[in-house]
Amino acid sequence: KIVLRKKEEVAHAKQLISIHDLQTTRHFDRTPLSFKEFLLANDRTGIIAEFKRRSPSKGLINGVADVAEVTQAYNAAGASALSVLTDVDFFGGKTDDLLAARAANNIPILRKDFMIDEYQILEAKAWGADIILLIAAILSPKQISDFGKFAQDLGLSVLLEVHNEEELERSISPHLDAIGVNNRNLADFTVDIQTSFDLVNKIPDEFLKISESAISDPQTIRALKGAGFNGFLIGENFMKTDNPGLAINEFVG
Ligand code: IGP
Repeated sequence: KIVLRKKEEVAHAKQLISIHDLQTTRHFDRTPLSFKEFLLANDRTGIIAEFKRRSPSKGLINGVADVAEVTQAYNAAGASALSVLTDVDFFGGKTDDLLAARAANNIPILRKDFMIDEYQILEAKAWGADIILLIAAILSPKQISDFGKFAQDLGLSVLLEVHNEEELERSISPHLDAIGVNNRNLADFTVDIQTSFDLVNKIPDEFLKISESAISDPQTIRALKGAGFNGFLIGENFMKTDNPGLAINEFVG
């Protein structure tokens, strides 16, 4: 369902803005920041802090937060990177959110969306993103490898998202920088942190290891770190509070 909707969206976007126009957009020639460098920096927390207004599983999470304000506060609290939803239909995100986060911050930004076409990778670059997400559950091994190479050739870092061992094994490619284990099953929205602990040792050490979703306290971050994770993607537990930029501080240290 999501893939069909994305195909329509991309076809429409291609008619409005040509590849040539994307390549002459302001941020296109900017050198992306290195995800690895920021994730492994000692003065950062490993948290990839997400700006998410709503989700299919939770409905409205935060209808009032200001993207520049919140992402700056995430950054000041020591986030290693930011994640900004650009999907309109399912997550209430928008291109302008990514542009505003870019303008306000100098740490890597993940364009959080369902990537199914090279055109979206060019968009990510044009909008000032540093990292793209490839979701194993909706892409073939060939697409993952091709999109990964396409993104890396543009200087972007690539995060592959998997949910089980089968997805991990079939999707591994040299054209990836980080592998994220999503603790949320995209098919039925159930969450289980154990998914991360079960898969961490199956991820080859040349990749950054990220645990994604349903991380709700600093003890969990410590346990995931102890198990070998370098990064922690957290959205809802910040965004559902009155002050997401303040909430992140309770997860640090
Ligand atoms: C953040 P949470 O439970 O902290 O809000 O999760 C992030 O992992 C989640 O938003 C996410 C996501 C995705 C969203 C993970 N993979 C793919 C959209 C598409």
